[in-house]
Amino acid sequence: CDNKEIQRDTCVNQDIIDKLQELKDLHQAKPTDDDHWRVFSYSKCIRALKNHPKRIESIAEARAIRGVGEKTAAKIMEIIETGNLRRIGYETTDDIKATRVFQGIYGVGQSTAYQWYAAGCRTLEDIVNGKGGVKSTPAQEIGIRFYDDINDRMPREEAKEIFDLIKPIALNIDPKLFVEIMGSYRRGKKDCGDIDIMITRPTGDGRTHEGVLSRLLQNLHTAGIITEDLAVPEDSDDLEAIYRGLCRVPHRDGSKRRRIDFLTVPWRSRGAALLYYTGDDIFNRAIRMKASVLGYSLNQKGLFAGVVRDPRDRRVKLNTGTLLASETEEEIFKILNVPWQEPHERVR
Ligand code: DCP
Ligand code: MG
Ligand code: MN
Repeated sequence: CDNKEIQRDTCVNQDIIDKLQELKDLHQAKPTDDDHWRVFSYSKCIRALKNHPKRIESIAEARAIRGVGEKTAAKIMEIIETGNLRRIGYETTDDIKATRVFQGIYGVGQSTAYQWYAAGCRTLEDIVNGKGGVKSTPAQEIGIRFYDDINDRMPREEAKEIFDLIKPIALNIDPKLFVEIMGSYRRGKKDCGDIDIMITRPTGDGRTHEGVLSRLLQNLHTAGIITEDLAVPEDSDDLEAIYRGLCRVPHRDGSKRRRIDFLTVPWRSRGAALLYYTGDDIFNRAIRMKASVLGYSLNQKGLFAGVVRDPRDRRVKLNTGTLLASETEEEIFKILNVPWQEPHERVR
């Protein structure tokens, strides 16, 4: 604040600035271009108010400040007259809360949540009833039906119990399969948001795990372990596929639905896949960054050299580069010159 002669600690208009800052923060948390624009105009307005040397007393005075438009001037008057803004109460209780609930539905992100809100939906029931003409996908409907279960984390013991049921069923299809549990479980966490399982198979005898996933999923449905599908790969028989669904401990009253992911990878990329899907996400970001500093590129398929990226958009790769390592985590750590870290150490 620049008008220090008037008041030592804060601006004369500090209460107004605080409320406008709250509004700015609300829009900052939202997705539309309109919101981004408002964040920009609130910033401008806040800056102008900080430089304004006297307490604002009328709407005309507010309006006269450069950077304060008609609507903001009206808000400023409301703050002066009532010491508050109805709009802030309205947005925090209604808009933010409803979209937070919606984003707890499997498969719903910020943009869908706000579309539903804009269509007039406020509760999960509104979504189910298709209020305002909104439509949810079959996976989202499952996400609503088992909302509480899915948003609950399971104890590590339960993840182990379910994995211990699944592994023999997989090995019964092919005893040479490599079946490993990754994610938070492998990091040793006490509770898990889901169960992440990798499947692959050594190719020494000329065979692969091709066709295993679709058979396994079928068997797990029959055994009552997998209960609902959320995302089934187009070709489950591919060497590389991701399945997402719900599972439970079968034949136990009250056992909850739990999220489960299956991932199949070619035998040679098992190390890179293990590294990626063990996480955590922050550790992954750090090790990818390290690779990139060395001029390499790391992803769930391997560590690559000589990858050329589009200068206009660094996310776009113009070639695949040369594979340096992908079979074991150890090789990848070694080439990157990162000291070996046990899974439980790979946390933010
Ligand atoms: N992963 C990632 N970046 C993402 C999503 C996932 O790097 N945006 C990687 C790191 C994660 C792993 O995949 O550890 C598994 O993803 P999960 O979402 O299952 O996360 P976790 O298993 O780590 O945690 P949770 O217990 O919540 O499932
Ligand atoms: Mg997980
Ligand atoms: Mn997962």
